[in-house]
Amino acid sequence: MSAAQERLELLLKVIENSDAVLILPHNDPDPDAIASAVGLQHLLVALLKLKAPIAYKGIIGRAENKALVRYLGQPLRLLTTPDLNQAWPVALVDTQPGTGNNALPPSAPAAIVIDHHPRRESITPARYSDVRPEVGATSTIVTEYLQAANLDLPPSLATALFYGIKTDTMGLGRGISPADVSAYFFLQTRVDVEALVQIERAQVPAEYFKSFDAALRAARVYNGVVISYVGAMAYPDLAAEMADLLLRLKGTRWVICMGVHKDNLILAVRTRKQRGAGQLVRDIVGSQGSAGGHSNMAGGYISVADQDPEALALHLRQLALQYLEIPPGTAGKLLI
Ligand SMILES: [Mn+2]
Repeated sequence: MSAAQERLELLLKVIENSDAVLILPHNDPDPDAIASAVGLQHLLVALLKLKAPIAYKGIIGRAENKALVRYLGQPLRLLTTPDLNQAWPVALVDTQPGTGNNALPPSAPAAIVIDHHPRRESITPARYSDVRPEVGATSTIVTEYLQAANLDLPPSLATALFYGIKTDTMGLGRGISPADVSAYFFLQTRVDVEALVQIERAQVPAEYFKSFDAALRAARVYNGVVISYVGAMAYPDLAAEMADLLLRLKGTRWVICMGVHKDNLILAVRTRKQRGAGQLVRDIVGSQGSAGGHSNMAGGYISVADQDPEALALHLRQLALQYLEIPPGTAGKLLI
């Protein structure tokens, strides 16, 4: 038996006596979280004939992500309070207990954890855990389970998993392992090309351009570092979308983009360096909020229910400059 088949057996064993499992991706799910959830659902329904609803907390905001779930036939629904009070096994995908970016209470036991973020010590260990920080996308890990089970992949699922790997690794351009390359090419021949083009070129709402304008006007450029505060955002993913854009500025090694959504200041950190994004955001957020991520893309949030978001953003900018050893007062505006 291959390693993947052994893993599949252990995973199935944990829930073989259940008739339903709740699949929970991270909050404000991205394509990798959405695709992993749908992939795990396909696996469990096909092999164990159980119910496996997918519920999420937050917002699917990015136009591409909305197009993806529309294409998949809206397989996710919003999480409700009864969902978490019910005594059914919970499977976390693309997140882990205690990271602050999923709805499972930190002390509650997860039945299954499948993730590729840095490993966290959890208060209550999951019954089955497959956490591989060296892998570029959770979609890669889920694809391995589907292959081990020898299941036919519907083109829509292959497309979602392919897009999950593509976005999390910037088209195999960052943080990848041999497993990602092999899953990517396995899926590529099964992709619904026309649908993928429609998803990637999804039209954006006017709010996108408002945030774009705000991000450019507020951007301060230091030596290799760009920091911007967008202000109020229509949806939380906008901070990350603007950070990705600003990282394209010539000579930029670091981008920190901040904005407010509802009661939270959202931070997105991007770097062209091999590592350090997760560490930077954890350092500046500290115990004020929640932060995490990968070596070159990371994020976090701090509640601004009882503080001025703009003052907090300025304070975080100072902390980031200190952390990166950039002397303050050396900023230039991006736009004049
Ligand atoms: Mn991911």
